[in-house]
Amino acid sequence: MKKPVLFLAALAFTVNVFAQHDVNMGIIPAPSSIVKANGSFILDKTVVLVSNEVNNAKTADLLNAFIVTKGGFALREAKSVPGGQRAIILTSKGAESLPKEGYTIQISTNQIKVTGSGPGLFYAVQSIMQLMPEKNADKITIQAATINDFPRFKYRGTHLDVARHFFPVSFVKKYIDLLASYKMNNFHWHLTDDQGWRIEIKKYPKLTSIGASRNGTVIGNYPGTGGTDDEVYKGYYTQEDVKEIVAYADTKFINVVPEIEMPGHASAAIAAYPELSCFPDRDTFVSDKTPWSGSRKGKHVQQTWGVFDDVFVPSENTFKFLENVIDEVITLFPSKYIHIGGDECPKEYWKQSPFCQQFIKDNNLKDEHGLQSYFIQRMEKYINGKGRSIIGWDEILEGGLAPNATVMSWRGESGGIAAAQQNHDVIMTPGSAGLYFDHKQSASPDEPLTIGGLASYAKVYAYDPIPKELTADQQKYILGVQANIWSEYIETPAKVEFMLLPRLYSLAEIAWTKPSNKDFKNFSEERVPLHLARLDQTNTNYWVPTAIGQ
Ligand code: TNX
Repeated sequence: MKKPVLFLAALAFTVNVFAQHDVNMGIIPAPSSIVKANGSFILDKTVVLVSNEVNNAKTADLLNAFIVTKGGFALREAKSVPGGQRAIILTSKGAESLPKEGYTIQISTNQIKVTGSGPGLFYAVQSIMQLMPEKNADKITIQAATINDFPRFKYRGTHLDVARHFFPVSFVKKYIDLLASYKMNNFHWHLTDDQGWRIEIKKYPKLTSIGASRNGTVIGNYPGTGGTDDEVYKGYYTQEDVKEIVAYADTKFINVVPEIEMPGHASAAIAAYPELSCFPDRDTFVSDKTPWSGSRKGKHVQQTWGVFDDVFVPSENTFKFLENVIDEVITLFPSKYIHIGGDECPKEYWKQSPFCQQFIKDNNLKDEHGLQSYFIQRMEKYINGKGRSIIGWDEILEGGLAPNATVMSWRGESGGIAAAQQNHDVIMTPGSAGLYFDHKQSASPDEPLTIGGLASYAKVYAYDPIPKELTADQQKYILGVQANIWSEYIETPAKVEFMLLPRLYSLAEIAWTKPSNKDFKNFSEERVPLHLARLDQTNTNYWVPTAIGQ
């Protein structure tokens, strides 16, 4: 994590010069079109900030707050342009004819006129912020130009696993800030897993009093990451915390997609309520199929990584439990989508359980895969009944897709291709294409401990989320693209930042920018260094690009 400090500091001073020469004016993700003109707009304290629609006031304030940090002055805000005065004008008039989430910025010597509405205006302001240098200056020069911009995909997501390691509210907000700066619009919050249940559910207090704590992580199928058997690792979000985060994300036009895992990855819930297991009296087994040693009798939150046999039993009691959990989740999250996991559900306990075998017969299911499909379909019906839609990992294809499900394709692209061919919406997040940001970023021996393979920012950049196999009609089902940050080996906020950046920049560009505007040379040489230099100002950690293993 060594940083070439001098090099970056030098860049910081020349940022404006760089940004002006660059065809993309330093903006990430690259806009749809930029046409430069002669001259520049000088932003100083005589400029007036005009926004005459109520809805735009927040975005105007955001821009002004940013200018305070850059220029040390706030602009006077007004409802119209005082005669002859130089101004930044934010307006939604004319935005109806723009593409969804799109905007235009017209920069001349006497004004910057921004047109957009809601997210569009917000994204325009993100672009304007990127046109400013990161050093304080009482006069900021912005090159004259016309920028027209809109996204390629409507779903632009980044995920964070807070189950394997917990991250505090303050960091989740900082994470959301980073996503918003790069025009991402969905935060997929992985809230439950074998190693922790991280969201307060009032009806089931043991989910957090028991399910949110584990002993140190020391054994398992991968090398451990610290902690001893005597140490307790814990953390969860109260419902107030959740509301605060969802409301915060909303101000940044980010939808929060909660994930409640089922029927697998359920050990933390089972530790809290053993009756949710096929075998409530069986001790928790570790991943190599050996029971806990010594005094560890009964059910436990897992303290190793991996995939575990002890999954939800498909009893009426379990469905009632999950429905009650979903009821509380729905009141907290306005998201159209509720993610219900569906991945990596071993069928071993279902095979061994007489109850499950009888259940399969009674419901005329083919086998355990049929049971997985039944489980997801039944929960989908419940969630659809509440006016929401489900997302599941691509294992939900097993035994037949739930009728309205959106599929997240993580085991390569094949699940996504199959789902699109069945007219189902798809979000592409294939690990093989570099979208697993828990993988390492280069082949250097200095990389910190990670899981999985190599996902360099160049590899992420090269990915096109639309598979060639799809017909033009089927391509419409690709809603967008997402990167995932699983946190088995990510113990601290600083390491999340390190794993996220600069790969977030590549992700943003494949999610937003049209393929014909992509240019890795311009991206990596002109723009990424500028953006990384800015991170030094906000005390944000990142991976320093090297030539190794890209
Ligand atoms: C697979 S991706 C998982 C996660 C792990 C991840 C590690 C997916 C749906 N399941 O449980 O954390 O691999 O890369």
